[in-house]
Amino acid sequence: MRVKLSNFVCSLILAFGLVLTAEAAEGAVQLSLQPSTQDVGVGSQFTLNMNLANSSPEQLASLNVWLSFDPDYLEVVDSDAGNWITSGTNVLDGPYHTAFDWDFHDHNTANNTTGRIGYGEGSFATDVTGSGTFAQIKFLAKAPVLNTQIDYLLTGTGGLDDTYVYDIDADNVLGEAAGAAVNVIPEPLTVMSLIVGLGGILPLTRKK
Ligand SMILES: [Ca+2]
Repeated sequence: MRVKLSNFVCSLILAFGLVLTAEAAEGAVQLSLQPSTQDVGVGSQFTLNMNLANSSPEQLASLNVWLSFDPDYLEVVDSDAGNWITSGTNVLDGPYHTAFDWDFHDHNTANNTTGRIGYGEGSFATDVTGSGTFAQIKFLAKAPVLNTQIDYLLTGTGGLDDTYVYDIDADNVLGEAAGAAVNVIPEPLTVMSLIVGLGGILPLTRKK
């Protein structure tokens, strides 16, 4: 009986372990934008890294990203040095080909009217198991705003207007997809902070 019980317990542990492994594979990959928050001045350019964490690691077959931003406040600036795809307005993937050696380049485009960024890559022959930055967005801050969001869109369609990461078993292994927020600081605040800064310097000057 004791033997049977321990067999039963072993089976339970094994089954539980398999469930845990299966769950880990389903959400094994996380997407994020870095830095997740930042302050930028009106008229200045800044970058957001599109990051993928693949700690298992999973062998990836395809990556599709669909991002939204508010075109009233932000504009994507074309950045394509060394890119696979250079036509139109792009996000930069040129420096990241070693970690993400995709061999099928579907799309890389930003639309500054609708406020959408689409990026799609795949792999037929190469082993893609990378982690880290796979592309970088260069933005121009157009107008003052607090907390404007840049988000991965998860529509669930499995089409171009969705965000997903498939492994070589054709399972979507994407877990969390975390966006970013930006404060675009208006010029008067910059002037104000200069005045405050000068206020701190002037008394020191008078002491001389
Ligand atoms: Ca371009």
